[in-house]
Formats: sequence, structure tokens, C-alpha cells
Amino acid sequence: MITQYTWPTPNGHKVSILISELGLETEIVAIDINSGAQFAPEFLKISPNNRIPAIVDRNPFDGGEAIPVFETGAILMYLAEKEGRFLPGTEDFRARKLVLEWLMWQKGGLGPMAGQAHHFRQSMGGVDVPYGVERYSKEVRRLYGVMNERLGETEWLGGDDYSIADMACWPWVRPSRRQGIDKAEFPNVKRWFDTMSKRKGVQKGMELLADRRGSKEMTDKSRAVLFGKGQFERY
Ligand SMILES: N[C@@H](CCC(=O)N[C@@H](CS)C(=O)NCC(=O)O)C(=O)O
Repeated sequence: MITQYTWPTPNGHKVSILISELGLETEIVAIDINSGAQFAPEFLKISPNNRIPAIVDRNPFDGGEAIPVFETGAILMYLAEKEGRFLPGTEDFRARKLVLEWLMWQKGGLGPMAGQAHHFRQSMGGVDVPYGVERYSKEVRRLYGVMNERLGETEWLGGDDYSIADMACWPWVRPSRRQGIDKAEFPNVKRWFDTMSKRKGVQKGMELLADRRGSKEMTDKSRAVLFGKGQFERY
């Protein structure tokens, strides 16, 4: 049994999709990041960076005590390795390297840059920062270009097989309009995105807490929690 601490955002969706693809049994704890649930002391014990998602594996491989894991890259690798799916093992080190490259590319590039593009383009409640909009919109566009070239060479980001690298990127490509991107401009990305959208595991993963997605509309209160004093007063 996996306890999944999550909220329906792109980072939350990465792990929901993998768990659904793996068919794992879960218990869900909704962490409403708009109202500050990510700062609760019991959640910070599991996820010290006050970010969702996080998991606790109640049946670890070694039969020992429950294992908490935070950071999506670590969670995706942990579960994929435990279940022996969607990440080649060390014996297949060339294929593994490719999946890890594209997973890290998402973690260090696409995710943070698209997150900043969302922020400057539409989360600031009427505050206009043209430099921020331009800087992050351009960088996201560059990253889509890189992804488009890659997906012109291979079916999946990691190569011939669907992997956790695809599961990490897809939820960030899904809201591309918020980043100023029309997927039709990047045909290989669009082909990959549409193929993945048809997978049952992806569709089921996206259903988790889907009724709470409407709460994504930012209010002054949620902006204060996420970007204001609420975020920084612990330090
Ligand atoms: N590097 C983290 C990023 C996670 C992240 O940014 N999560 C957002 C939701 S998409 C969050 O929890 N935000 C709450 C906050 O900023 O307080 C990961 O990959 O797990």
C-alpha cells in the first residue's frame, strides 16, 4: 500500500499517472496547496520542501519500516525500480541512461521553466512583468523545440519504450497554452502527446482529485499562500 499525498497539479499528475500505470493500491491524502496544507508539520516530516507530491511506501522491498519519499524524480525512480517497470535496470545501462537524461531534463528544465511561464503569464493577479513573461515564454519554446527534435528521432523520450521520462513530461505539456505554446507548432510533440493521452493508465491517473482542479483559479488568498508571506515566513 502506498499513501499518496497529492493535489491535481502537473507535479501531482506525474506520480498519479505512474501509480495508475503500475496498478498500485493507494490511500490518498489530499494536500490543498492553495489553502496552505503543505505547511502542516506532519506533512513537512514527509516532504520538508513543502511541495506535493510525496508518498509513503507501507510495504517496502526490504520488509522494514515504511519509507517516505519526496521529489517527483525520486518518487518516479523509487516506484519504477521497486516494480521493475518503466525504467531499465542497471544491466541495461545504455537504455537506462537515456531515460534518466530525459527525466532530469524535465526536472531541471521543462518543469521549472514552464512553472515560471505559468507564473508570469497568468498567476500574478494583474501584475504585469513583461521581462518575466518574455524570458520564460522564450525558454519554454526553446525546450519544446528540443523535445520536438528528440521525438522526431524516437517514439518515446527515452527511446523505443514508454518510460517515467514520458510520464514526467506529459503533465507539463498538457497545459501548453498557459505557456504560450500551441502544440500544433511542434508536430512530433503533438504526436507523442496524443498517443500518450489515449493510454488508460494516463486517463485514470488524471481522474484523481479531478473535481478539485477548478480550485486552480488563483485568489488573493492562494497567491499569498503560494507566493507571499505564507511561503517564506518559516525562515
Ligand atoms: N521539485 C518538486 C516540485 C514540486 C512542486 O513544485 N509542487 C507544487 C505543486 S505543482 C507545490 O507543491 N507547491 C506548493 C507550494 O509552492 O507551497 C518536485 O518535482 O516534486
